[in-house]
Amino acid sequence: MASSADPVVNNFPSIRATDICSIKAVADESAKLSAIPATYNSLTDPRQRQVSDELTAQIPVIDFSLLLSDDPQLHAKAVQHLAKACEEWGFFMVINHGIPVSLIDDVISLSQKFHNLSDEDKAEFTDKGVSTPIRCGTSFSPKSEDVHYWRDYLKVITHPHWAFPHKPQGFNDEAKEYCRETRKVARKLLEGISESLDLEPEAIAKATGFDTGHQVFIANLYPPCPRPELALGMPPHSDHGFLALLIQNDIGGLQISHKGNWVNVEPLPNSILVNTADQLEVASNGKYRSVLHRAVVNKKETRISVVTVNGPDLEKEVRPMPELMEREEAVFRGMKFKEYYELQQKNRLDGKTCMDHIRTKPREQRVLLGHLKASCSVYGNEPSLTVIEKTNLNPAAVGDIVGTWISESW
Ligand SMILES: O=C(O)CCC(=O)C(=O)O
Repeated sequence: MASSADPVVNNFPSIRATDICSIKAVADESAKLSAIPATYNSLTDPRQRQVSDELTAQIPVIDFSLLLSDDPQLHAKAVQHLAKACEEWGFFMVINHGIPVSLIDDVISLSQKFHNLSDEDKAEFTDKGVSTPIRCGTSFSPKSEDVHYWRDYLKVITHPHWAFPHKPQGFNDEAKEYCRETRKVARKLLEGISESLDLEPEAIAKATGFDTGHQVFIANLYPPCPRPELALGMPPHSDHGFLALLIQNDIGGLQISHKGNWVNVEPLPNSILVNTADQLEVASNGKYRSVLHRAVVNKKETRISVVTVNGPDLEKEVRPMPELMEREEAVFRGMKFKEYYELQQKNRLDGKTCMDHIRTKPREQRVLLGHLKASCSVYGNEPSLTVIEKTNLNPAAVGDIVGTWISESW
């Protein structure tokens, strides 16, 4: 295990993400070195590197064309699959989504071209704060982090108002088309998810103002890293919003957390990777938990991922759907989405801690966490069922804590 005392880490001059424009430039310059700055050493515990490869093949696949089917039986089956995927994984690959492969390829290659522009050319887009529509930067939130991440980003708020970099040529037009298409896919998935909760298909979209909702386009670049076993591209986190749709170049790196294990995602050809996000967890009252995920890096190749995060209207307060409250107790309080989004973006990315601001039972959960830690003396132990049964907490909320705690401990 390498620590900050490791000479391979320490012989690199200390670098803070606040002082650089991009980690790509650092990686380009240091390509022949075998070190990383100690400030990027985030995988300090070897257990954090363990991955359960046998689970990769079990990641659910959703055939989007069946969800759109006029045949009620096929549609119902697709809704059932969606429910299972959301409940058990919070993650699925969507096939037959109808977005042209050429558009996907163009968006990925133009995203890479954007990151390849010189620092001077990108200077006008430098991140000036969460409310700025176009933000370009490195790591996640450099000012609030102790440890940084091997990643450069471009983040653009693309809905309800369109804004986009005017370079490289063609990026604006292709991204506009792609964002429109992904919003359509996200809307249909949300309708299916609504149905799967025994709600009207339009219920969640209407209650949360999806049609005037917030969409963010994120183009991530992860340059080759000389010590991929020490650095992360992105730390474990969940996303704001309802559904995040991800495409990538041919280089893997996304890992999702499933029952306390890290699982490598290997996308089916032409699929879109979808993860459920925090406001879906809130609207479903904890039934569909937002999935913890992270990005790992590699030694040889540059990875590009493009994410669109599709969420509610910024001005809407998001709370558990009222129809569900007729039969359940609320596990989240309402919060204006704008407030949540700003909280998540301004702070250090730290698992699902942002959701603690809206849980209705933070105190009981902290007590429960104490019990769980005590009952799991060996890594990987299932938490004691007795402990869970003795508490009156919503099982989804319990699962969330367990999942977060186990993946953090690993
Ligand atoms: O690049 C990836 O695989 C993950 C990206 C991600 O989680 C994000 O942009 O929020």
